Amino acid sequence: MGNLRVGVIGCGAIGKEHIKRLQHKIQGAEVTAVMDVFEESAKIGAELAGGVKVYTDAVALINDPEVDAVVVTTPGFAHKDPVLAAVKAGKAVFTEKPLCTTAADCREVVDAEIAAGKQMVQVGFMRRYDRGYKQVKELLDGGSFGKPLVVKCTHRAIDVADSYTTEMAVNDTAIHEIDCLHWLLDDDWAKVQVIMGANTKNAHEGLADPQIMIMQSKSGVTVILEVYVNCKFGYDINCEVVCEDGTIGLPCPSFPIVRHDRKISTDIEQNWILRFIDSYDVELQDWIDGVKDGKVNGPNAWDGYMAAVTADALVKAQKSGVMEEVAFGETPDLYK
Ligand code: NAD
Ligand code: ISE
Repeated sequence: MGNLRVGVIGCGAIGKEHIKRLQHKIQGAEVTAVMDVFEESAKIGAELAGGVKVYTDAVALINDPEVDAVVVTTPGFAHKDPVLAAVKAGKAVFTEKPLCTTAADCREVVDAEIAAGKQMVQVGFMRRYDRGYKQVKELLDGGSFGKPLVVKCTHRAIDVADSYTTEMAVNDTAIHEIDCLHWLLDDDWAKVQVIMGANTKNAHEGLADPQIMIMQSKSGVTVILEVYVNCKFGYDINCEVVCEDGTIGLPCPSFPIVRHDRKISTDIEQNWILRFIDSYDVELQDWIDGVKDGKVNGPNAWDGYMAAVTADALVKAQKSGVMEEVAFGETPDLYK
């Protein structure tokens, strides 16, 4: 089979990264068209792919006969329309996370797949492809640490754009832990709470930062997650699973620990592009391989829906301040 011809919708930060990796790193794929609401951005994306077709209309790109499959890298609030249009056109889609920003919107995608009778959507929850998280999962699944009891995480970033809202701390940022820890623990979320306290001077007007998110699974594992997106000192992702007979810490890759000038020190990663660079490569390769086999290998639309149901409960908890229930309903046959 020849290269899968991919159209990319949204040529911003991660869109440009994915265009480059699809064109230059991933086997069996080529970018044939790109789209952005801003023609200038689309032209930059097209240049990165070596000069491919430029669109400013998503449906026109999806219907292009030289586009076999679609990558959606618009902001989260603009995922639903192109994802649904691609599913309805019978084309496989990789969409960046979140699948959509509400559970109701995600459910429309799930229902479109059920109507089509097949899974077509993979969601960009790339932490499932991260070597470190996979190692933690292997140790947990091995059983010698006993059952997991508590997970302590930080999701810290240097800063965020002025358009970033308090709700996005849930559906743009914590959404990674919502999905990844559900996969890591092989457990579903039961209830969630958000605690807001002292706010950093570094946050823009109206943004609650940091936020402490608590998620408890059906089996009672409690996750304590600090989301702090204006921490200034680095992109700092940590995770420690406390089990009955020991703890498992997520390895923090890349930098040597040095002893110099009477100090012990190491570096912290700068941003998600570098921290998860390998995970994005493996993720997109797996997506391409799956599409060629007519399957969704990675996180699917139901995973995206479950994450959004949890995110909706966390957004409710941001306002209520109390524990909120999480309820998913019956898993449709297509995803069992
Ligand atoms: P961005 O703002 O840098 O880029 C978004 C691009 O989409 C812009 O070029 C914008 O002009 C374009 N756009 C906006 N509305 C559009 C529409 N309706 N149709 C077509 N194009 C449109 O954002 P980003 O940081 O690249 O994030 C994009 C998506 O990727 C978000 O969903 C975000 O959560 C996700 N993301 C994921 C990761 C990860 O680690 N997996 C990292 C960064 C971003
Ligand atoms: C960004 O959109 C990402 O997905 C990054 O992985 C995440 O760490 C960051 O918080 C988000 O804003």
